[in-house]
Amino acid sequence: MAAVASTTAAGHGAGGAAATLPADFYWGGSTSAFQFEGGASEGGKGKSVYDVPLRSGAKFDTASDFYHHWREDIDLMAQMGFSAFRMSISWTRICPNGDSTVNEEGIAFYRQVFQYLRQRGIAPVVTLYHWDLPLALAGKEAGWLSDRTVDAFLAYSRVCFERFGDLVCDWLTLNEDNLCTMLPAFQLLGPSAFGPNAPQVSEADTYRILHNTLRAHFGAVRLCHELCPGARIGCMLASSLAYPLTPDPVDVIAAQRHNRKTMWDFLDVCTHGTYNPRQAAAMLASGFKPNMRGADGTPFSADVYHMDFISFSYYFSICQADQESAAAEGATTVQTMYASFENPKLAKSSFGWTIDPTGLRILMNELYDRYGLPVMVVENGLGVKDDVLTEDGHVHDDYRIEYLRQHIAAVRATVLEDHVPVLGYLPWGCIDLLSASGDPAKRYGFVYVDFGAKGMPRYRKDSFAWYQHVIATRGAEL
Ligand code: BGP
Repeated sequence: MAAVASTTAAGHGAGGAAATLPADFYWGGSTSAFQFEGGASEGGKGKSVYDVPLRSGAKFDTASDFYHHWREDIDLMAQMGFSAFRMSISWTRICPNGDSTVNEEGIAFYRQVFQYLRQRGIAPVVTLYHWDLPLALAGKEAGWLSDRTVDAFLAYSRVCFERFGDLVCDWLTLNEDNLCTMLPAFQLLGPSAFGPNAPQVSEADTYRILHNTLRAHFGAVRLCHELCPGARIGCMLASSLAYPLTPDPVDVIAAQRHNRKTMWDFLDVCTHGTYNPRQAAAMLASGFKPNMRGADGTPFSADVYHMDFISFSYYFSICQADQESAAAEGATTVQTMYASFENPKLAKSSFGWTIDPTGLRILMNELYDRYGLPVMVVENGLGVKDDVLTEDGHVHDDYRIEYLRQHIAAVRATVLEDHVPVLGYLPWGCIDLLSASGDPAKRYGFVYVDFGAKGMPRYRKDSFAWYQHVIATRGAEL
């Protein structure tokens, strides 16, 4: 169901001051189980790769303690006017050992959360897999290298669709699955893969991992359509939009290569059901020959495995360049999962990430032009270590308001001026949670969680009332 621009009396289209987003646009926020839920040793939950002692000392066992705060947290979301909330199901709360044995306490926990969300007028948008692989399935020769994990994931997905399908209408398959090829060891061991003993993964095995996660994705899409007619399901992309550092065509080629390698190659197979010729050739050259059949034996095809939308995370853009051209420009290298160059035209947050709302608009246009599917922003936001809780319980996060204002304006322009069907805006960590590395100091939320205090009390930041007003005016007043 594509969102269309409102041009009624309530909103006067893109040009008018009162341009509103469509009434069915999802306003809300986003979390994941391992970073937000806690309750790791309660309710019959089994161990995941995040439930082992990590070098970082991260407290994923308690996280933001949503497990005990869910009613209060959902009330806060309802006060802000959320119409959707993205969360993930912890696989090992449903299937503690990663096999098909089901933990009824886990089912009951999520059912009460989904029921309460719906009671408060909030649609759950549910990620099936946000990195918390069952420990029983992890290992240097296992994880997503193994067919066993694909079968186990599909058994778990079936349980989710059968037991929650009456309450959940929007599903995401695997969080940021396109990171597979950049972080293959992570797909075997989870966060322990970042230690000194991280296994080296060959190119052929990297492709096998990617292929297995895609088989899991396709299988879940098919199961969802079979078991939950009327529900929508999509993939989840970690975006990494690259611009050419300069107009020199060699830089344009460098940016094109980056975008292809990190995003389009992945989305091509998700949407067309087949690898593009370039990627197929690279796979064969590595020695890996993909079996183009789903776990149920059905050949991949866009018809059988058709997904309903593309969801994605977007935090910043980057620049790519030919090495000689970058040297001539005196460009500064930025090393993350890949090397890139600083964009001299953009400001950065205090955390060092570029702030580029127009990049969000460019990305959504590009996604729609390429794939013709509605898009959903399921992660965005300003993660910084600047939030200070005052003695009287306030957090003055005007920097976050400014970031979100610019990005929501970009979403609004994308819908109202570019006519791209954007289903919703669900910024990351709407109530403070642990960063992916486990750091509690990097915060994104409208609600401050005092991790160090007894009972982890919640406090509304200044951005809370601001977002509440944005939602109440359907984005017309930022
Ligand atoms: C995405 C992950 C999220 C989240 C986010 C922010 O890649 O899907 O789980 O962590 O990044 O990153 P960080 O937590 O490092 O600030």
